[in-house]
Amino acid sequence: SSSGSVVTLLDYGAGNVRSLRNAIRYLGFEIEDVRTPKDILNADRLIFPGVGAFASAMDVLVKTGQMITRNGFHLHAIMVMILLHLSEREMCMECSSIQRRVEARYFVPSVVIFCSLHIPNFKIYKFLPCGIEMISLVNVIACLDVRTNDKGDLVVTKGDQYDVREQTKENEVRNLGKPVELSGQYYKDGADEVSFLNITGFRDFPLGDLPMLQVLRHASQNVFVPLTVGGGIRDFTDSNGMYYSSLEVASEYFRSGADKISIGSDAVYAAEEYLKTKVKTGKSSLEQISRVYGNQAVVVSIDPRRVYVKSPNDVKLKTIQVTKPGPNGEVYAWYQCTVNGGREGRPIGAYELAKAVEELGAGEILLNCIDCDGQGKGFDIDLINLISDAVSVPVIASSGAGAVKHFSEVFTKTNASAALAAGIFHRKEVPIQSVKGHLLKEGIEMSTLCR
Ligand code: 1PR
Repeated sequence: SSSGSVVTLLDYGAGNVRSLRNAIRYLGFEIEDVRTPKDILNADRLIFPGVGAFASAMDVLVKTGQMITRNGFHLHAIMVMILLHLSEREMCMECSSIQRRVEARYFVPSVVIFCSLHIPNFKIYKFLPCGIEMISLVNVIACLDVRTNDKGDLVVTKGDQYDVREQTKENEVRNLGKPVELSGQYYKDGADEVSFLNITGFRDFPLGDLPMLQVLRHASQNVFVPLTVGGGIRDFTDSNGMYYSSLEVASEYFRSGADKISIGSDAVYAAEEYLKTKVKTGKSSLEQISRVYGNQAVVVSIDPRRVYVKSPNDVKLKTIQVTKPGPNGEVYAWYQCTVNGGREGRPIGAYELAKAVEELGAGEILLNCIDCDGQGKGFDIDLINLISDAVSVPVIASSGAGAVKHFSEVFTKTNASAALAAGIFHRKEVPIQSVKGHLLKEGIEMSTLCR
């Protein structure tokens, strides 16, 4: 075609189009933005990105109705959509609603292939007249805990049970590398996603933290897997009395290249309130951000700590029988949620929190475990089973990976959709390629093998 290497992009204001733009450019194409319906008709290659709020994407299509006809023919044989991060449940709901709307007014597709590049666990959906065929694959995620060290540099750090300071006289913040460099390395090594957690975001206003936005901007130019960013996402009033909503904070992260945001402490408060009042106010950061950007763009990060009890009747919260008995031989435990980077325990368990945040709009749960964090002794299988059996959104198992066998263990013994690790990758003990090679050998199907 005369337009050679041009891709026409319909950017209707979805949040995470930056990563798509970067990917298109990386593949050597030029981007032309749609400005008039004519541009759509003349496009040789048209991409209309989907976000979780897929209905609004369809509305754009509906409003510019002629875009689905070209030279008098309906483009109905195959519609390929790149959907950024759609959760499985939402996908199914959206599919049926799209089918109804599409069939009712526009065209009856023989096959629609939803090729989803950016969903938590990569799935290929074939949307056939008889239903949806789904292939589900697990992910390996590299996590970068980021904070400013005592010299003022933004560094990747890593704690032992959340303590990130070296056990030296200086007691300095452990420095394991630079965020942009490491994320690029992990992408090349085959990470299916990269998470940045601004671990001091709870005390500093994150938009004051420009380096973090810069990190996202730079990382998203070279990392073409979903980028999640968390830490400090909540409403905030600065010292001048200026108010920023959590939605504004999240929007700034999305504009800078994040595909998903992750909420920790604020989700705990929202869940506590919801369980107390049984009312969804729609005002929590979790509800607001998921309403605008879709559930698939909102991860809730849980930081629980194991609390052993003699009997399940000792607490009103959900207890389970644990594989590893407590210091006094206790065989029961509950998992207490914490806020502010594990500093404060709250009167709510991980089980109660997970169920509540799912109802409030979380599309995914990042399940840490303070007891296992940085210990290299394996994931907390009891906890991961408790949560992944309780919710229908994807659960990312996190904390404790120390060897490749821990990854196969978590995928064979639990329903986790992804396994996240930090220390073993940063310390170069186990490269991501080895994890993937091992999973392949064990017959566990993954999103990608290598790049
Ligand atoms: O509460 O919304 O500001 O979010 C704060 C975020 O920062 C939360 O996601 C919380 O998990 C994280 N965070 C806060 N303090 C720490 C800390 O370590 N002092 N990091 C922290 C949590 C857990 C994982 C870690 C895995 C795997 N780190 O991110 O990477 O445990 O580690 P491993 O493979 O080395 O065992 P808010």
